[in-house]
Amino acid sequence: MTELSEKTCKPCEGGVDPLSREEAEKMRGQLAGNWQLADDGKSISAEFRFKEFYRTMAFINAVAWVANQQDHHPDIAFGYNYANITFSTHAIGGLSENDFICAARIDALMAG
Ligand code: HBI
Repeated sequence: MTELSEKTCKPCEGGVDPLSREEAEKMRGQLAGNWQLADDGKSISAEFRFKEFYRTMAFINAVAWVANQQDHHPDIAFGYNYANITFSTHAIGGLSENDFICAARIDALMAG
């Protein structure tokens, strides 16, 4: 099986069903443990913690780079020493493989 982090997001403009909870839970199992599936099954989120503000911002800039490269964009909330990243595929009102690919690419950044 190809690693999620090696896959590339495909353009999504709707017209396909979001992943079922079962499919989403299976894919979540391929991500680092801090990613959580929302109760409504429509998004995944993770909190990342850092020692200082500049490290938090460096991480957010790297996430923005991934989002731009993949043309798939998270919601980000951050403060001095944390960033909360949420992925959902707006075009279909739920989760697609794109969300998991970007999450896996962020995991790879953290591992690198
Ligand atoms: N990002 N999170 C998210 N959800 C989308 O549906 C989305 C996106 N970025 C770009 C985008 N859709 C589309 O404009 C392209 O996939 C074509």
